[in-house]
Amino acid sequence: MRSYLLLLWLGCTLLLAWPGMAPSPAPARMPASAANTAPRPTLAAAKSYDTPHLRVHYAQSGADAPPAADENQNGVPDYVELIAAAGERSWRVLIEELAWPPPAPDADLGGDLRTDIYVRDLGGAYLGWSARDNRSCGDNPRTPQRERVACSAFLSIHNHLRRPGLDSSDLIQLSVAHEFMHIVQHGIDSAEPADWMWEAWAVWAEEQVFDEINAYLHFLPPLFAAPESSFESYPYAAAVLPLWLGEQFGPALARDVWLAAIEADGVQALDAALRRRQLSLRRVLLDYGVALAVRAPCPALAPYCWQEGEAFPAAAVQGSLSAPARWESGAGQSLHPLGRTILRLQTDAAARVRLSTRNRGQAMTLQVLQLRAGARPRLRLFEAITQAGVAEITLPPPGPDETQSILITPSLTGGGIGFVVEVEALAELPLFLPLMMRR
Ligand SMILES: [Ca+2]
Ligand SMILES: [Ca+2]
Ligand SMILES: [Ca+2]
Ligand SMILES: [Ca+2]
Repeated sequence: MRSYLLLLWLGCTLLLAWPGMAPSPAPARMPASAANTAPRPTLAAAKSYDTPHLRVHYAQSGADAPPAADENQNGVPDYVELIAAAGERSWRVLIEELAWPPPAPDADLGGDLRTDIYVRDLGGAYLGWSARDNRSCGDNPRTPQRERVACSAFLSIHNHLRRPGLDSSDLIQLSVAHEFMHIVQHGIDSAEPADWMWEAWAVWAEEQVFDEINAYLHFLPPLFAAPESSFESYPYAAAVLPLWLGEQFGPALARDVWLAAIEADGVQALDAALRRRQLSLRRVLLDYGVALAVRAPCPALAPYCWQEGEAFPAAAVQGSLSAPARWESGAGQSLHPLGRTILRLQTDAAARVRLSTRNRGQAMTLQVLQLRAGARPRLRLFEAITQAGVAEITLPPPGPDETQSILITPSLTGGGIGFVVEVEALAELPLFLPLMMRR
């Protein structure tokens, strides 16, 4: 069962107002086995409402019944119509415009081949969830590629999505788009083990279908507060990765990562999708890290930008260095292959920055950014990879109004190695060459 925790939408204030809800982390990884499977729900005095691709089931009485309001007096609760419209919009954008595979057919469960949405009382913690059907999985006959664990699945959406301070119809629409993406994912690789890929891409789908709502911004602060940690810690916030990939390389890349997930898992699927475009995973993740530190609003400083980057939080720095300075990572500090350490560099003269790693066999990348924000942004990026455990960059003095950041990124195969960063001021201006400069 893939769920959308209401909890993640709410700040602590709201949590306090809801004594029944205990804080909980993002959903734990559900193995693609029985735990991921559920029978179709039974609803009291069930009725259904059909659209071209979807059938919405709802109860006419009892705890599962949605609000009965029917402003257009067509005999269908407006709540049900809103869910159906959000589902059809998700289908049009994701399947028809962005060419994702259609969901695996469900052998007429729910009455016919349409994808089924059940409006139900999901209790206090969930906006919606998705579960795959308890039947055999295999190839999705609606696609040309040969899936191995494509499964049919169904959505459940809460029957009373009304929360203080949050727009109810926004919540309903986003929940439908989010869970619909999970149904699509079940139809590609229901056994994909990388939980962050399920959730990051489902939040990405919310943005594709309902770009104007922007609720994903609420997920971002924990990731930007700890850029050294892995996506597994913040699977919803990890949507910034597919958003960045889609904006910089085209939305088909975001889809192709999931198509590659048929044969590979997690980061290996990302690697495979990039290779097909002659792109290197290492280079792309280094550029993504620079984008995290810069978070410019596109097209400024592309590719180190997001369309809505202006609304992103600033990435946290772990330390601030002047010259001379020595900064040592915690001995046991774990730097995830998908994370990076960011340090602020505060020098006004030319300087040399040296990175030394304790494990000489693990290559790490040292980057220095000289960034001028504002109306006329400019970025100079310097980069060096460790050889025999050492990388060194010689920097020109920063320009006026420029901030300087040091980024340390581990190799793709290893995190958790300690390192030392040293800064010394240079009396004479050396010859220097940025890796690239963006205006
Ligand atoms: Ca069906
Ligand atoms: Ca197929
Ligand atoms: Ca948006
Ligand atoms: Ca996979």
